[in-house]
Amino acid sequence: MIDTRPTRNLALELVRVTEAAALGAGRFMGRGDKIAADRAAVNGMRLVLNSIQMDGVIVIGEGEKDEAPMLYNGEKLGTGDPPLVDIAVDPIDGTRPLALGLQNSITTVALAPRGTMFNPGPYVYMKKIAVGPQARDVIDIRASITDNLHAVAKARGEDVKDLTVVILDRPRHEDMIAEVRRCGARIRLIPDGDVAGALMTALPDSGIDVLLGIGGTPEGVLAACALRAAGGNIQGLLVARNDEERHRGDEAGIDFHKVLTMDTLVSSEDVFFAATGLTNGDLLRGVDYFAGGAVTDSLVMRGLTGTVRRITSTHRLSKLTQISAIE
Ligand code: VTB
Ligand code: MG
Ligand code: MG
Repeated sequence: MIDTRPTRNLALELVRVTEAAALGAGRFMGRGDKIAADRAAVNGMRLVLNSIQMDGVIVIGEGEKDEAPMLYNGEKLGTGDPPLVDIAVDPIDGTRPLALGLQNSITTVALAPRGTMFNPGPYVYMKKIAVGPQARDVIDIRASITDNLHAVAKARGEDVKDLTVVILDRPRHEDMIAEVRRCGARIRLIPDGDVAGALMTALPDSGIDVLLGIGGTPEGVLAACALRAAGGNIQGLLVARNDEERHRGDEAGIDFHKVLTMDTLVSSEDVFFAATGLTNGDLLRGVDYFAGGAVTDSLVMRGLTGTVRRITSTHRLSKLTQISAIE
């Protein structure tokens, strides 16, 4: 007989990881010190990740591109007991907005069975297209933006002018933005934070339908974990930063034309994802401190069941000696 009893949902433990990161790093809002903020987030994450019953290894430890204090790739975390898992973290996606007190900074983590997460190596940039459930089967990153937007609109039973596309505000996206404008779709330019941007495509009422553009590869893997649980889709292509990187990639046999599908980015449905807001944003509210405590706002998602939970927590910091030691 098949065992249909509910199984452990690691995402409910992961939310404590992002909450700890947020409680520590949230203190740095607007204080102009990105490195100190990232360090606080990393310390909070590591502390709680190590308390989880799992044998985890960091596959996505953001930090290289942004020169942030990292949870380094290959670092082992957890109690060392089964399950064997890959871990992806972005302790802060949006260190700049956090350091400047601007919107949409989040902390995020994902888990998947060992060996199922894409390891980007040194290739820190990825071209991405992400959409929600209604358009999951119609995107093709090799096709033009125009074709993709028409396909997405059709799948949603809408006109292209009804679509809102979120794009990182970067000079490298000038041509892409011009093409989206020619199509007549609406654009939401964001200064940072394409994990949240990608995830919003799959959340009802977010007002965002498509994410386009070149962002971080680590962020692409995290977004894939979240979109897998939310029923959306993402495709990517690795992008070399310069001729030298392209040349080295060619020599190492990297195919920059190979489409990174959802299955390549995370090949298992058994994924867990959590994110907590650092500053107020479209997806989540930021940390709100009060005398002796703080309130956090988080999203918790599980691939196997597709459950998306929103968790608002009140923390009694005066009782949390370890977390206060992080601050
Ligand atoms: C994006 C964005 C991140 O990196 O992934 C971006 O979502 C891409 O790199 O918040 P550049 O900033 O170099 O364009 C971040 O901005 C930082 O991790
Ligand atoms: Mg970061
Ligand atoms: Mg980031």
